[in-house]
Amino acid sequence: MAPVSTEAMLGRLLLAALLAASLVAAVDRNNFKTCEQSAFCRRHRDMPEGASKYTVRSNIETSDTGITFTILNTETNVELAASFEAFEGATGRLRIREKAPIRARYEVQDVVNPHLVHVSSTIGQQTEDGFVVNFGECAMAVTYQPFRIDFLRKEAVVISLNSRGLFNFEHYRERQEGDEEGMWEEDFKTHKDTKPYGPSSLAIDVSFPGVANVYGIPEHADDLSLKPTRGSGADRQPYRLYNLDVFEYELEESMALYGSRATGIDRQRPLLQIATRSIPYMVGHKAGQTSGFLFLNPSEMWVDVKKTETSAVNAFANRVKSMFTGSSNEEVPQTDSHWIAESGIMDFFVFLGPSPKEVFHQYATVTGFSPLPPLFSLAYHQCRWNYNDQEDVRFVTTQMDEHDIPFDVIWLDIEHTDGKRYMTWDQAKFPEPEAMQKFVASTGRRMVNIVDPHIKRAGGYHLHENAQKLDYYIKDRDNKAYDGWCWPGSSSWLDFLNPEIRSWWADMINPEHYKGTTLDMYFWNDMNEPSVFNGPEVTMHKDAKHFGGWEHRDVHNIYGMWQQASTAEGIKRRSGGSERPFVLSRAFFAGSQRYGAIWTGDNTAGWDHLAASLPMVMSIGVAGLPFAGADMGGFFGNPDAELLVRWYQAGAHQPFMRAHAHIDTKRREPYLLEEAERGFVRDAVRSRYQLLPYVYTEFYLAEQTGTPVMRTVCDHHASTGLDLDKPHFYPPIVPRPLWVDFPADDKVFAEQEEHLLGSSMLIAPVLEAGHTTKRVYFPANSVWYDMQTWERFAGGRQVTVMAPLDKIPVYQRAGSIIPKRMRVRRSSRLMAHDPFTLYIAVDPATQSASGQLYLDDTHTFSYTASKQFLLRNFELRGQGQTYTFSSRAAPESGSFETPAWVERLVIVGLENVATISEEGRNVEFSKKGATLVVKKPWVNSVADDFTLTITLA
Ligand code: NBV
Repeated sequence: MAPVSTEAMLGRLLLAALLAASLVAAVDRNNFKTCEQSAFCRRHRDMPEGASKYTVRSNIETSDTGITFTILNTETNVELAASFEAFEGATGRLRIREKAPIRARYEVQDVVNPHLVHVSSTIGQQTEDGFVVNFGECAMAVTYQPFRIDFLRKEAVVISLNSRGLFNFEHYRERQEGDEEGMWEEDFKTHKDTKPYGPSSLAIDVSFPGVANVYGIPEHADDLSLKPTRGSGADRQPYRLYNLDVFEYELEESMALYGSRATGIDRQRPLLQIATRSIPYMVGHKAGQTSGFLFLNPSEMWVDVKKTETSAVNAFANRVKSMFTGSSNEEVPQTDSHWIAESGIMDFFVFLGPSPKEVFHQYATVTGFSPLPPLFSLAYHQCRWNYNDQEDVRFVTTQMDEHDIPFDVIWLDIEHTDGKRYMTWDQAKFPEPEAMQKFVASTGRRMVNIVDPHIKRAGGYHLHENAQKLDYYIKDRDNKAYDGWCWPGSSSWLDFLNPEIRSWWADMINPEHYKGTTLDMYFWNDMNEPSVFNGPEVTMHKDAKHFGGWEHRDVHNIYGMWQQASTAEGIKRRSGGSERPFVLSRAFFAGSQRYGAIWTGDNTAGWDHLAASLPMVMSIGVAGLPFAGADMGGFFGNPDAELLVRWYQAGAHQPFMRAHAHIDTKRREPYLLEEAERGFVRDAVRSRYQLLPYVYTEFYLAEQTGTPVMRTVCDHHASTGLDLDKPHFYPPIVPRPLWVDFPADDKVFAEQEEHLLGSSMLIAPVLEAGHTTKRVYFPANSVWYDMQTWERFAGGRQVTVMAPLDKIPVYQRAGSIIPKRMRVRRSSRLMAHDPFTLYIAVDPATQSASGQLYLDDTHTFSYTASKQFLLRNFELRGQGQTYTFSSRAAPESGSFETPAWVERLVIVGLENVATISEEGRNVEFSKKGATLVVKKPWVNSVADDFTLTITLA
């Protein structure tokens, strides 16, 4: 083993001591705060319902962009300025700030799309009780006393603010008599938070009338449909949104219930709802109405969830409703949430849908769509902490080839560096890094290096010397460069909040500075919460100072996103803007979807963690981040062969597919498995490679539905040119919850043991040890085909299917066409010219099927810069005994030279076919089980149009 420096050794010891318990068992909860241990959370959570002391002054003003009014704290007489803007797409933004703060408050920069299109918001009814602002078919009703705000769509209350009277805005002030403990300084373990500006926190209750299921606020190792933390017997910690490095995150004991259908089970055990990264966004859903609430604020946040069987605030909701119609209705049940943030302003967005897809679209319109990643990044990634040296990289690559297991990327973790100096190499282990990358590239593959945000404070280290000279480090409370412990020992952190530093960092990615890298090297930003081994809760002190004078407290949850953003920018820049970036980040915030992929962090090799990966990745997807996945095999511990096989089967159907393992685990590259299991893993990986055309197409559509500047208005679908019923409407790729596509089937509202991949596939992986069957629920009003046997399943039923270890229960939706590449090679790059097989699953009710294929050079921006891409529309339509299949260029298609062609059609759901012809010439076909196989239907390029006529006997 290579010698370890004293500093690095100390770092490891310190971390081991801090988190000793966590390495052997579950996370040590004592290292992390409860709400009671956090003064601002305690203050608000203790507030009784109805205690809010605010009223509205009727000084309403209107302008071109919206409406302003004043909210008054009736106890302190402090005034708050409220401003409301309405945007296309049933979207409202309400900002509440101090009118005359003694110190500026942080407002998020560069997350909100600057091109949002305002719609007019007009004052409607105005009475002595309040006023109504109309926008499209939506409205905001403001009630003065007690102060509350209701958002309505078509006269029904969708989201209510302060209906439980918990609104509270702590204005900046001087110290005063009677100030509570923890307002001006606070200790946690050995750490002091000096709080020089005193209390500054914010709280609001947000209710979703009529809604029993809410989702989002990732990331928590928890259920998809968020469990209550208070009320109806629930007594748990609130969900916490504070980016932390939580080793081996904890699941609940009752997670074993993944074995049973996991809905509606009340888990009492108090649990720290620790987030490892944070998106302060919640989605409420019921049949007929989906809505979203975003609290755009990156300070620490806590969120309580309370569910009631009958709406406690009906009377009020009804009063508001009667302001419109004079009538009222009973809404049952209701979900209430209580949001508590430490600093900043109240910047709320409401998305009023009404459908799930519209809410996804509305959220992405505000915070950004996920750009098309390079194709290789959607393939299989082979990672480990660590591949020891360049020989090891070569060995793994050749072993994978020898065992015929495709992969696209091999990763290097922190041990490849010279003493954890990122952007350097350990010369002994990697003397020829460029030659190594060239070898990997010669097999059609790329590499990824880890680049963390902590910089070793060492003389002679280029990043440190430059950062110090340029004054680029975050400062501590005494205005000195913040100095903490991380992997390299004594470290400082670059202040990614500063755009100048982001730009500098982007330049550092260039091989001119990052010696030994080639353009086939991509990057991974870990530890960017940021993780500080000797900091409070293993992160940075809140009184540390950033660019612009902001405290770390104000910006904590957004820090990591800016590292990922500038790394992505660097990848673009080093190619002169031609290459698409790929960066994996551990920390994320609202908007991170614009910069790359994320993974669910340090999970464990256990069945419960495999099961948890589904709701976790789906929750992240609900919060607008489609490119997500979990470490296959589990990071900590050693999976047995069965678990590894099942994990690959699940992972092959999540957007980001990476195998990764802790340094102390046994080697587990798939070729090390016994022959049978190796074959099953190979099959799972191969099935991902076959599906790449479909997955890539879905990502393309995900990006495209967001441009140009997104247009959906609640009632103006026709004018937008977007067909909201189109199966591919955003979000196409998220391993998305079934309720997104089946919003009226309440049996799927809490479903988390299966998911959709795009609209055309239902994935139901086996998640339990020893199981050879799987219960699969097929959503109502749909028909599905097993993608191996082509057995047909009608929707609205739960079926127990056979699922021995070689079986992945995946289903194609009737009515869809899925493009695949069946000739799997060593890497996706080597498959670029291969032909396609189209799987056509006929919908018996409509006698039709449709699908799309997107194709480009896989890695550059030429698809946007010069329209070099193909978008093909496939369509099967039947009338009586005759069906027509057509392959046509989509109207928006560009052009792209490719030798690839369509080598086969596999049709399922058509009986008794007599003839198939193409322009009068008969085309050969054969029956294979339940399918009909048409070979070489069109040997010319996939870019050419063709039509087949199918006649039934
Ligand atoms: O860089 C080492 C690991 C990495 O492998 C893992 O994926 C990250 O989540 N890293 C965390 C730091 C330490 C983990 C114990």
